Amino acid sequence: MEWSKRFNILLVCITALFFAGLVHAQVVLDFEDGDLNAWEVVEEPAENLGDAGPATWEIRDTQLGLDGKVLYQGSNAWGSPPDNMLLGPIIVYKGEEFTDFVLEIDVAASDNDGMGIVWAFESLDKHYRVIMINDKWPDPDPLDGQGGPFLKMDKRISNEAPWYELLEVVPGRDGGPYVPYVEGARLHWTLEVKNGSFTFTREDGLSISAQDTSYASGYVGIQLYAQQAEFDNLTITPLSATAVDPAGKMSTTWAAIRESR
Ligand SMILES: [Ca+2]
Ligand SMILES: [Ca+2]
Ligand SMILES: [Ca+2]
Repeated sequence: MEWSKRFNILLVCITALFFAGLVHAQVVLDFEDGDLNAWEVVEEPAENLGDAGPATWEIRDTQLGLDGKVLYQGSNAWGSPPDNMLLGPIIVYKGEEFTDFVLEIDVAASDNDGMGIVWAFESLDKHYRVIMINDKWPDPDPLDGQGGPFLKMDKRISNEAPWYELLEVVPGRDGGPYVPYVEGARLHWTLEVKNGSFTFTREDGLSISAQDTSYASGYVGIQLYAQQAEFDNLTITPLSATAVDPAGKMSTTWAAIRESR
């Protein structure tokens, strides 16, 4: 087939995919432009916080070994007031909403407290999260029975107690199996969300999975609890464009076209 015909067929295919709303480009955020305009700081109501901060999200030059400029939160804000559920500073990326995707991010933590990812974020009272903590909080009477250290997945269900419903947990008390993350070092997280199945994996292989279909899509972001941490190289790869192409040919072609831009 001559090139012009191939090109025409390709154009038809790409146009069809655009009209079907199935083509989403990968998002890569390295913070080097110093711009947080696409991000929104989400505040917990003051009555939800034991230390109300305020949260101090900013872009700074890395002090913990990440790459150039990073997203950093420096307050020790935390909640809830009786310390029975991990709550704290949230920031979400408002550039695009995501349904099925793979998210990767580099992280470096100054402290031993809570940090994680939120997704399918529709509002403060409707989202999922994965969160880990090396310290013993919440203590002494966690609402879901899970005191730190742990890695867990939750569903946000309300803006008052109990706030979150437990989906899955990797407990760390009495010898594990939770393993503390390394403070002050470069960490790397991967979260895959596909058809209501969630799998989160750390650079050391520790992982957690859960299923829920209450919230189909929304924004992605970061949540902290009494933690000062840097984030960099946030990469979100939508999965829906490849789902309609079992042979993988269109995604290969699409990648080639993107590369040539
Ligand atoms: Ca950077
Ligand atoms: Ca601590
Ligand atoms: Ca702390």
